[in-house]
Amino acid sequence: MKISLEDTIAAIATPGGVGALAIIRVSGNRAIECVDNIFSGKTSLKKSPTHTIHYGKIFEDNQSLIDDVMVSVFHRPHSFTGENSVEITTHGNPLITQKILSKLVKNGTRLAEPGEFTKRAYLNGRMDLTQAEAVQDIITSRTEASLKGARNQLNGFLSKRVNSFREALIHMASLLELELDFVEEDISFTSPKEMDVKISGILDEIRTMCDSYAFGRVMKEGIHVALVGLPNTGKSSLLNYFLKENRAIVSDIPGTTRDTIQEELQYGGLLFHLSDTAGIRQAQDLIEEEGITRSNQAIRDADLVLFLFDAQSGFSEELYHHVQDLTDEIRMIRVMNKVDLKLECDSARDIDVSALTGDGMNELLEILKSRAISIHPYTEKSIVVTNIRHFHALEKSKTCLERARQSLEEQLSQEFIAMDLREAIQELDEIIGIVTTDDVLNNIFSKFCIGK
Ligand SMILES: Nc1nc2c(ncn2[C@@H]2O[C@H](COP(=O)(O)OP(=O)(O)OP(=O)(O)O)[C@@H](O)[C@H]2O)c(=O)[nH]1
Ligand SMILES: [Mg+2]
Repeated sequence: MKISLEDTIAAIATPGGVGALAIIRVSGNRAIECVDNIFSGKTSLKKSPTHTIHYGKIFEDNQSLIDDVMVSVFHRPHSFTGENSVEITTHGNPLITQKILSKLVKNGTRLAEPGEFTKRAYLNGRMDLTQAEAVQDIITSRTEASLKGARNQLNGFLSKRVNSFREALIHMASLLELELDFVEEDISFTSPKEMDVKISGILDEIRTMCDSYAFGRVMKEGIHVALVGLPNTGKSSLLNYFLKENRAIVSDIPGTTRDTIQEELQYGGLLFHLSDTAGIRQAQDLIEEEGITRSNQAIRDADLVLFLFDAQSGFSEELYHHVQDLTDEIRMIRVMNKVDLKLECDSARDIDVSALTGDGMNELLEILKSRAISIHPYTEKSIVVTNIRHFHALEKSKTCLERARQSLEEQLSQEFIAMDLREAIQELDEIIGIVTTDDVLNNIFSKFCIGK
Protein backbone atom coordinates (compact mmCIF):
# COMPACT_ATOMS: atom_id res chain seq x y z
CA MET A 1 0.00 0.00 0.00
CA LYS A 2 1.31 3.43 -0.94
CA ILE A 3 1.17 5.75 2.04
CA SER A 4 1.38 9.50 1.83
CA LEU A 5 4.11 11.45 3.55
CA GLU A 6 1.81 14.47 3.47
CA ASP A 7 -0.48 12.97 6.11
CA THR A 8 -0.07 13.71 9.77
CA ILE A 9 0.12 10.43 11.65
CA ALA A 10 -0.59 9.39 15.23
CA ALA A 11 -0.01 6.24 17.30
CA ILE A 12 0.29 5.03 20.86
CA ALA A 13 4.03 4.41 21.29
CA THR A 14 3.96 2.58 24.62
CA PRO A 15 2.92 -1.08 25.09
CA GLY A 16 -0.80 -1.88 25.31
CA GLY A 17 -2.01 -2.39 28.87
CA VAL A 18 -1.71 -0.56 32.12
CA GLY A 19 1.42 1.37 33.13
CA ALA A 20 2.47 4.45 35.04
CA LEU A 21 2.55 6.57 31.90
CA ALA A 22 1.78 6.20 28.22
CA ILE A 23 2.94 8.18 25.20
CA ILE A 24 1.03 9.09 22.08
CA ARG A 25 3.14 10.24 19.20
CA VAL A 26 2.09 12.58 16.41
CA SER A 27 4.18 13.52 13.36
CA GLY A 28 3.65 15.47 10.15
CA ASN A 29 3.16 18.99 8.83
CA ARG A 30 0.04 19.58 10.92
CA ALA A 31 1.13 17.69 14.04
CA ILE A 32 1.38 20.70 16.35
CA GLU A 33 -1.84 22.22 15.04
CA CYS A 34 -3.77 18.92 15.40
CA VAL A 35 -2.72 18.49 19.02
CA ASP A 36 -3.38 22.15 19.73
CA ASN A 37 -7.00 21.57 18.59
CA ILE A 38 -7.62 19.11 21.41
CA PHE A 39 -5.28 20.52 24.07
CA SER A 40 -6.20 23.10 26.72
CA GLY A 41 -3.14 24.64 28.34
CA LYS A 42 -1.72 27.99 29.35
CA THR A 43 0.18 28.42 26.11
CA SER A 44 -0.72 27.78 22.51
CA LEU A 45 1.39 24.89 21.19
CA LYS A 46 1.56 26.52 17.78
CA LYS A 47 3.36 29.50 19.29
CA SER A 48 5.69 27.39 21.44
CA PRO A 49 9.36 27.09 20.58
CA THR A 50 10.80 23.71 19.62
CA HIS A 51 11.87 21.25 22.32
CA THR A 52 9.50 22.63 24.95
CA ILE A 53 7.15 20.78 27.24
CA HIS A 54 3.69 21.94 28.30
CA TYR A 55 1.18 20.94 30.95
CA GLY A 56 -2.52 20.92 30.04
CA LYS A 57 -5.76 18.96 29.79
CA ILE A 58 -7.60 17.07 27.10
CA PHE A 59 -11.42 16.96 27.26
CA GLU A 60 -14.13 14.80 25.71
CA ASP A 61 -16.51 16.51 23.26
CA ASN A 62 -18.99 16.85 26.14
CA GLN A 63 -16.32 18.70 28.14
CA SER A 64 -15.65 15.92 30.64
CA LEU A 65 -11.97 15.54 31.35
CA ILE A 66 -10.11 12.66 29.64
CA ASP A 67 -6.76 13.28 31.33
CA ASP A 68 -4.19 15.86 32.30
CA VAL A 69 -1.16 15.49 30.14
CA MET A 70 2.35 16.71 29.37
CA VAL A 71 2.98 17.62 25.75
CA SER A 72 6.43 17.89 24.13
CA VAL A 73 6.75 19.95 20.97
CA PHE A 74 9.41 19.47 18.28
CA HIS A 75 9.69 21.65 15.20
CA ARG A 76 10.99 20.23 11.95
CA PRO A 77 13.72 19.31 11.12
CA HIS A 78 14.92 18.74 14.67
CA SER A 79 12.80 15.74 15.55
CA PHE A 80 13.12 11.96 15.22
CA THR A 81 11.13 11.95 11.97
CA GLY A 82 12.47 15.27 10.72
CA GLU A 83 8.87 16.56 10.72
CA ASN A 84 6.87 18.62 13.18
CA SER A 85 6.22 16.21 16.03
CA VAL A 86 4.40 16.10 19.32
CA GLU A 87 4.52 13.57 22.11
CA ILE A 88 1.63 13.45 24.55
CA THR A 89 2.36 11.80 27.88
CA THR A 90 -0.75 10.59 29.67
CA HIS A 91 -1.55 8.36 32.62
CA GLY A 92 -0.91 4.80 31.47
CA ASN A 93 -4.46 3.60 31.01
CA PRO A 94 -5.47 2.26 27.57
CA LEU A 95 -8.95 3.81 27.98
CA ILE A 96 -7.29 7.23 28.15
CA THR A 97 -4.85 6.71 25.28
CA GLN A 98 -7.55 5.25 23.01
CA LYS A 99 -9.85 8.22 23.65
CA ILE A 100 -7.09 10.72 22.92
CA LEU A 101 -6.05 8.83 19.79
CA SER A 102 -9.66 8.90 18.54
CA LYS A 103 -9.81 12.63 19.16
CA LEU A 104 -6.61 13.10 17.19
CA VAL A 105 -8.02 11.11 14.29
CA LYS A 106 -11.14 13.30 14.33
CA ASN A 107 -8.86 16.33 14.27
CA GLY A 108 -6.87 15.70 11.14
CA THR A 109 -4.45 12.85 11.81
CA ARG A 110 -4.58 9.26 10.61
CA LEU A 111 -3.37 6.12 12.41
CA ALA A 112 0.29 5.38 11.70
CA GLU A 113 1.38 2.21 9.92
CA PRO A 114 3.88 -0.09 11.69
CA GLY A 115 7.31 1.55 11.65
CA GLU A 116 6.01 4.63 9.87
CA PHE A 117 7.76 7.09 12.21
CA THR A 118 11.12 5.45 11.52
CA LYS A 119 10.31 5.11 7.82
CA ARG A 120 9.70 8.85 7.70
CA ALA A 121 12.96 9.47 9.57
CA TYR A 122 14.70 7.49 6.81
CA LEU A 123 12.79 9.10 3.91
CA ASN A 124 13.47 12.56 5.38
CA GLY A 125 17.20 11.81 5.53
CA ARG A 126 17.46 11.67 9.33
CA MET A 127 19.11 8.26 9.14
CA ASP A 128 20.10 5.71 6.53
CA LEU A 129 18.41 2.34 6.06
CA THR A 130 20.83 0.34 8.24
CA GLN A 131 20.23 2.81 11.06
CA ALA A 132 16.47 2.57 10.62
CA GLU A 133 16.77 -1.22 10.84
CA ALA A 134 18.91 -0.82 13.96
CA VAL A 135 16.07 1.09 15.66
CA GLN A 136 13.93 -2.04 15.52
CA ASP A 137 16.86 -4.22 16.59
CA ILE A 138 17.39 -2.03 19.64
CA ILE A 139 13.78 -2.56 20.63
CA THR A 140 13.81 -6.31 20.08
CA SER A 141 17.35 -7.25 21.22
CA ARG A 142 17.23 -9.93 23.86
CA THR A 143 20.87 -10.14 24.83
CA GLU A 144 23.64 -7.71 25.77
CA ALA A 145 25.61 -8.81 22.71
CA SER A 146 22.84 -8.11 20.22
CA LEU A 147 21.91 -4.84 21.91
CA LYS A 148 25.50 -3.70 21.57
CA GLY A 149 25.54 -4.72 17.91
CA ALA A 150 22.30 -2.83 17.25
CA ARG A 151 23.63 0.23 19.07
CA ASN A 152 26.79 0.20 16.92
CA GLN A 153 24.65 -0.07 13.81
CA LEU A 154 22.49 2.86 14.90
CA ASN A 155 25.66 4.85 15.49
CA GLY A 156 26.51 4.22 11.85
CA PHE A 157 29.45 1.81 12.19
CA LEU A 158 28.18 -0.36 9.36
CA SER A 159 27.10 2.50 7.09
CA LYS A 160 30.45 4.26 7.51
CA ARG A 161 32.35 1.17 6.33
CA VAL A 162 29.95 0.51 3.47
CA ASN A 163 30.14 4.16 2.47
CA SER A 164 33.91 4.14 2.41
CA PHE A 165 33.88 1.12 0.05
CA ARG A 166 31.31 2.85 -2.13
CA GLU A 167 33.30 6.03 -2.41
CA ALA A 168 36.51 4.21 -3.29
CA LEU A 169 34.70 2.12 -5.92
CA ILE A 170 32.86 5.12 -7.38
CA HIS A 171 36.21 6.89 -7.72
CA MET A 172 37.73 3.90 -9.49
CA ALA A 173 34.74 3.39 -11.78
CA SER A 174 34.77 7.08 -12.73
CA LEU A 175 38.48 6.97 -13.63
CA LEU A 176 37.88 3.91 -15.79
CA GLU A 177 34.93 5.57 -17.50
CA LEU A 178 36.99 8.70 -18.07
CA GLU A 179 39.72 6.63 -19.68
CA LEU A 180 37.14 5.11 -21.98
CA ASP A 181 36.28 8.63 -23.16
CA PHE A 182 39.94 9.21 -24.01
CA VAL A 183 40.53 5.79 -25.51
CA GLU A 184 41.75 7.25 -28.83
CA GLU A 185 44.34 9.41 -27.10
CA ASP A 186 45.54 6.42 -25.08
CA ILE A 187 45.51 8.38 -21.82
CA SER A 188 45.59 6.35 -18.61
CA PHE A 189 44.48 7.59 -15.19
CA THR A 190 45.08 4.46 -13.21
CA SER A 191 47.21 1.34 -13.58
CA PRO A 192 45.73 -2.17 -13.46
CA LYS A 193 48.17 -3.01 -10.66
CA GLU A 194 47.02 -0.08 -8.55
CA MET A 195 43.39 -0.96 -9.16
CA ASP A 196 43.94 -4.60 -8.27
CA VAL A 197 45.48 -3.62 -4.94
CA LYS A 198 42.56 -1.35 -4.11
CA ILE A 199 39.87 -3.84 -5.12
CA SER A 200 41.63 -6.64 -3.20
CA GLY A 201 41.74 -4.48 -0.06
CA ILE A 202 38.00 -3.81 -0.24
CA LEU A 203 37.29 -7.44 -1.09
CA ASP A 204 39.17 -8.61 1.99
CA GLU A 205 37.10 -6.35 4.21
CA ILE A 206 33.83 -7.38 2.59
CA ARG A 207 34.78 -11.06 2.97
CA THR A 208 35.44 -10.54 6.68
CA MET A 209 32.08 -8.82 7.01
CA CYS A 210 30.32 -11.69 5.22
CA ASP A 211 32.10 -14.18 7.49
CA SER A 212 30.94 -12.27 10.55
CA TYR A 213 27.31 -12.97 9.66
CA ALA A 214 27.47 -16.51 11.06
CA PHE A 215 28.32 -15.01 14.44
CA GLY A 216 25.98 -12.06 13.87
CA ARG A 217 23.08 -14.44 13.42
CA VAL A 218 24.03 -16.28 16.60
CA MET A 219 24.35 -12.95 18.40
CA LYS A 220 20.90 -11.84 17.30
CA GLU A 221 18.91 -15.06 17.23
CA GLY A 222 20.75 -17.13 19.82
CA ILE A 223 22.53 -20.48 19.77
CA HIS A 224 20.63 -23.74 19.41
CA VAL A 225 21.96 -26.39 21.77
CA ALA A 226 20.68 -29.98 21.74
CA LEU A 227 21.07 -32.19 24.83
CA VAL A 228 21.58 -35.67 23.42
CA GLY A 229 22.49 -39.11 24.74
CA LEU A 230 21.33 -42.57 25.74
CA PRO A 231 18.21 -42.71 27.95
CA ASN A 232 18.78 -41.99 31.63
CA THR A 233 22.08 -40.15 31.20
CA GLY A 234 20.59 -37.06 32.86
CA LYS A 235 19.68 -34.78 29.93
CA SER A 236 16.45 -33.59 31.53
CA SER A 237 18.21 -33.18 34.88
CA LEU A 238 20.80 -31.00 33.17
CA LEU A 239 18.11 -28.86 31.54
CA ASN A 240 16.34 -28.42 34.88
CA TYR A 241 19.60 -27.48 36.58
CA PHE A 242 20.32 -24.80 33.97
CA LEU A 243 16.79 -23.39 34.24
CA LYS A 244 16.69 -23.66 38.03
CA GLU A 245 13.23 -25.20 37.79
CA ASN A 246 11.61 -28.61 37.35
CA ARG A 247 10.78 -28.01 33.71
CA ALA A 248 11.19 -31.55 32.38
CA ILE A 249 10.08 -34.79 34.01
CA VAL A 250 13.04 -36.67 35.49
CA SER A 251 12.84 -40.33 36.46
CA ASP A 252 15.06 -43.38 36.65
CA ILE A 253 12.91 -45.09 34.02
CA PRO A 254 14.83 -44.99 30.71
CA GLY A 255 12.80 -43.29 27.97
CA THR A 256 11.11 -40.68 30.18
CA THR A 257 11.39 -37.79 27.73
CA ARG A 258 9.51 -38.21 24.45
CA ASP A 259 8.86 -34.74 23.02
CA THR A 260 11.78 -32.36 22.60
CA ILE A 261 11.51 -29.66 25.25
CA GLN A 262 12.78 -26.23 24.26
CA GLU A 263 13.69 -23.53 26.73
CA GLU A 264 15.83 -20.41 26.67
CA LEU A 265 18.84 -19.64 28.81
CA GLN A 266 20.77 -16.38 28.95
CA TYR A 267 24.43 -16.73 29.79
CA GLY A 268 27.48 -14.53 29.23
CA GLY A 269 25.49 -12.01 27.20
CA LEU A 270 24.34 -14.72 24.80
CA LEU A 271 20.99 -16.40 24.32
CA PHE A 272 20.95 -20.21 24.23
CA HIS A 273 17.96 -22.20 22.97
CA LEU A 274 18.25 -25.52 24.80
CA SER A 275 16.49 -28.63 23.50
CA ASP A 276 16.16 -31.57 25.84
CA THR A 277 15.58 -34.63 23.67
CA ALA A 278 14.36 -38.20 23.99
CA GLY A 279 17.19 -40.59 24.83
CA ILE A 280 18.28 -42.39 21.68
CA ARG A 281 18.06 -46.20 21.68
CA GLN A 282 16.11 -48.96 19.90
CA ALA A 283 12.57 -47.57 20.30
CA GLN A 284 10.17 -49.66 22.39
CA ASP A 285 6.98 -48.25 20.87
CA LEU A 286 5.69 -45.88 18.20
CA ILE A 287 5.67 -42.84 20.47
CA GLU A 288 9.26 -43.34 21.48
CA GLU A 289 10.16 -43.85 17.83
CA GLU A 290 8.64 -40.47 16.97
CA GLY A 291 10.49 -38.94 19.95
CA ILE A 292 13.80 -40.27 18.64
CA THR A 293 13.06 -38.94 15.14
CA ARG A 294 12.66 -35.55 16.82
CA SER A 295 15.94 -36.02 18.70
CA ASN A 296 17.68 -36.61 15.38
CA GLN A 297 16.13 -33.47 13.93
CA ALA A 298 17.22 -31.46 16.99
CA ILE A 299 20.80 -32.64 16.37
CA ARG A 300 20.63 -31.52 12.74
CA ASP A 301 19.23 -28.12 13.72
CA ALA A 302 21.68 -27.49 16.55
CA ASP A 303 24.62 -25.10 16.50
CA LEU A 304 26.09 -27.12 19.39
CA VAL A 305 25.36 -30.62 20.64
CA LEU A 306 25.91 -31.63 24.26
CA PHE A 307 26.62 -35.34 23.98
CA LEU A 308 25.79 -36.70 27.43
CA PHE A 309 26.89 -40.00 28.90
CA ASP A 310 27.45 -41.24 32.41
CA ALA A 311 29.99 -43.55 33.94
CA GLN A 312 27.25 -46.04 34.78
CA SER A 313 25.99 -46.64 31.25
CA GLY A 314 29.34 -45.79 29.67
CA PHE A 315 30.31 -43.97 26.49
CA SER A 316 28.48 -45.40 23.51
CA GLU A 317 30.76 -45.30 20.46
CA GLU A 318 27.81 -46.37 18.34
CA LEU A 319 25.62 -43.46 19.44
CA TYR A 320 28.53 -41.04 19.17
CA HIS A 321 29.05 -42.00 15.53
CA HIS A 322 25.33 -41.72 14.89
CA VAL A 323 25.37 -38.13 16.20
CA GLN A 324 28.56 -37.32 14.29
CA ASP A 325 26.80 -38.35 11.11
CA LEU A 326 24.04 -35.80 11.77
CA THR A 327 26.28 -32.85 12.66
CA ASP A 328 29.94 -31.72 12.51
CA GLU A 329 32.44 -32.96 15.04
CA ILE A 330 33.32 -29.33 15.94
CA ARG A 331 29.78 -28.76 17.14
CA MET A 332 29.93 -31.60 19.67
CA ILE A 333 30.79 -31.29 23.35
CA ARG A 334 31.25 -34.58 25.23
CA VAL A 335 29.89 -34.34 28.75
CA MET A 336 30.18 -37.02 31.41
CA ASN A 337 27.37 -36.64 33.93
CA LYS A 338 26.88 -38.17 37.41
CA VAL A 339 30.48 -37.64 38.59
CA ASP A 340 29.08 -37.67 42.13
CA LEU A 341 28.76 -41.46 41.78
CA LYS A 342 32.58 -41.57 41.61
CA LEU A 343 32.69 -44.41 39.12
CA GLU A 344 35.83 -45.13 37.10
CA CYS A 345 35.67 -44.14 33.45
CA ASP A 346 38.46 -43.61 30.95
CA SER A 347 36.40 -42.44 27.97
CA ALA A 348 37.58 -39.21 26.33
CA ARG A 349 35.42 -36.21 27.19
CA ASP A 350 35.47 -32.40 27.37
CA ILE A 351 34.01 -32.01 30.85
CA ASP A 352 32.75 -33.89 33.91
CA VAL A 353 29.58 -32.67 35.61
CA SER A 354 26.91 -33.66 38.07
CA ALA A 355 23.41 -32.39 37.35
CA LEU A 356 22.57 -33.53 40.87
CA THR A 357 25.20 -31.58 42.84
CA GLY A 358 26.00 -28.90 40.25
CA ASP A 359 29.66 -29.88 40.03
CA GLY A 360 31.23 -28.69 36.78
CA MET A 361 28.05 -26.95 35.62
CA ASN A 362 29.55 -23.44 35.58
CA GLU A 363 32.53 -24.73 33.63
CA LEU A 364 30.11 -26.33 31.18
CA LEU A 365 28.40 -22.97 30.65
CA GLU A 366 31.78 -21.36 30.00
CA ILE A 367 32.57 -24.09 27.44
CA LEU A 368 29.19 -23.46 25.78
CA LYS A 369 29.92 -19.75 25.58
CA SER A 370 33.43 -20.10 24.19
CA ARG A 371 32.36 -22.77 21.70
CA ALA A 372 29.43 -20.62 20.58
CA ILE A 373 31.88 -17.84 19.81
CA SER A 374 34.59 -20.03 18.32
CA ILE A 375 32.42 -21.94 15.85
CA HIS A 376 31.96 -18.55 14.20
CA PRO A 377 35.25 -16.73 14.73
CA TYR A 378 35.16 -12.96 14.89
CA THR A 379 37.17 -10.28 16.59
CA GLU A 380 35.79 -7.64 18.92
CA LYS A 381 36.97 -4.89 16.61
CA SER A 382 35.39 -6.14 13.40
CA ILE A 383 31.92 -5.09 12.35
CA VAL A 384 29.46 -7.91 12.90
CA VAL A 385 26.78 -8.23 10.23
CA THR A 386 23.54 -9.32 11.91
CA ASN A 387 21.00 -8.67 9.18
CA ILE A 388 20.34 -11.15 6.37
CA ARG A 389 19.53 -8.35 3.92
CA HIS A 390 22.93 -6.77 4.49
CA PHE A 391 24.60 -10.17 4.27
CA HIS A 392 23.05 -10.97 0.88
CA ALA A 393 23.94 -7.57 -0.57
CA LEU A 394 27.53 -7.89 0.69
CA GLU A 395 27.76 -11.37 -0.82
CA LYS A 396 26.57 -10.03 -4.15
CA SER A 397 28.99 -7.11 -4.11
CA LYS A 398 31.75 -9.55 -3.24
CA THR A 399 30.92 -11.62 -6.33
CA CYS A 400 31.00 -8.48 -8.54
CA LEU A 401 34.38 -7.45 -7.16
CA GLU A 402 35.80 -10.94 -7.64
CA ARG A 403 34.65 -10.75 -11.25
CA ALA A 404 36.29 -7.34 -11.64
CA ARG A 405 39.59 -8.76 -10.38
CA GLN A 406 39.27 -11.69 -12.75
CA SER A 407 38.68 -9.30 -15.67
CA LEU A 408 41.74 -7.29 -14.61
CA GLU A 409 43.81 -10.43 -14.54
CA GLU A 410 42.58 -11.47 -17.98
CA GLN A 411 43.24 -7.91 -19.22
CA LEU A 412 39.68 -7.56 -20.47
CA SER A 413 38.39 -4.21 -21.70
CA GLN A 414 37.93 -1.55 -19.01
CA GLU A 415 34.27 -1.44 -19.89
CA PHE A 416 33.75 -4.79 -18.22
CA ILE A 417 35.65 -3.82 -15.10
CA ALA A 418 33.73 -0.55 -14.79
CA MET A 419 30.48 -2.48 -15.18
CA ASP A 420 31.37 -4.91 -12.39
CA LEU A 421 32.36 -2.04 -10.13
CA ARG A 422 29.05 -0.26 -10.83
CA GLU A 423 27.15 -3.43 -9.96
CA ALA A 424 29.07 -3.78 -6.71
CA ILE A 425 28.30 -0.14 -5.89
CA GLN A 426 24.61 -0.74 -6.53
CA GLU A 427 24.55 -3.56 -3.98
CA LEU A 428 26.25 -1.35 -1.41
CA ASP A 429 23.77 1.43 -2.21
CA GLU A 430 20.96 -0.95 -1.34
CA ILE A 431 22.40 -1.67 2.07
CA ILE A 432 22.33 1.94 3.18
CA GLY A 433 19.19 2.65 1.21
CA ILE A 434 20.56 5.09 -1.38
CA VAL A 435 18.42 3.14 -3.82
CA THR A 436 15.58 0.93 -2.67
CA THR A 437 12.26 -0.33 -3.90
CA ASP A 438 8.88 -0.01 -2.17
CA ASP A 439 8.93 -3.77 -1.67
CA VAL A 440 12.20 -3.64 0.26
CA LEU A 441 10.95 -0.77 2.41
CA ASN A 442 7.59 -2.41 3.09
CA ASN A 443 9.33 -5.61 3.99
CA ILE A 444 11.56 -3.84 6.48
CA PHE A 445 9.06 -1.51 8.13
CA SER A 446 6.07 -3.84 8.25
CA LYS A 447 7.97 -5.84 10.89
CA PHE A 448 8.23 -2.78 13.15
CA CYS A 449 6.01 -1.97 16.09
CA ILE A 450 3.25 0.56 15.63
CA GLY A 451 4.34 3.85 17.14
CA LYS A 452 8.03 3.39 16.26
N1 LIG B 1 23.65 -39.54 40.92
C1 LIG B 1 23.23 -38.80 39.93
N2 LIG B 1 22.05 -39.06 39.35
C2 LIG B 1 21.63 -38.29 38.35
C3 LIG B 1 22.39 -37.21 37.87
N3 LIG B 1 21.73 -36.65 36.86
C4 LIG B 1 20.58 -37.34 36.71
N4 LIG B 1 20.52 -38.33 37.60
C5 LIG B 1 19.46 -39.35 37.74
O1 LIG B 1 19.42 -40.13 36.56
C6 LIG B 1 18.08 -40.52 36.25
C7 LIG B 1 17.72 -40.12 34.85
O2 LIG B 1 17.71 -38.71 34.77
P1 LIG B 1 16.97 -37.93 33.60
O3 LIG B 1 17.37 -36.51 33.74
O4 LIG B 1 15.54 -38.26 33.59
O5 LIG B 1 17.69 -38.60 32.36
P2 LIG B 1 17.38 -38.38 30.81
O6 LIG B 1 18.69 -38.44 30.11
O7 LIG B 1 16.58 -37.17 30.60
O8 LIG B 1 16.57 -39.67 30.46
P3 LIG B 1 15.51 -39.94 29.27
O9 LIG B 1 14.52 -38.82 29.28
O10 LIG B 1 14.90 -41.22 29.64
O11 LIG B 1 16.28 -40.02 28.00
C8 LIG B 1 17.21 -39.85 37.32
O12 LIG B 1 16.94 -40.78 38.33
C9 LIG B 1 18.09 -38.73 37.83
O13 LIG B 1 17.80 -38.37 39.17
C10 LIG B 1 23.64 -36.94 38.51
O14 LIG B 1 24.38 -36.03 38.18
N5 LIG B 1 23.99 -37.76 39.52
MG1 LIG C 1 14.74 -36.89 29.80
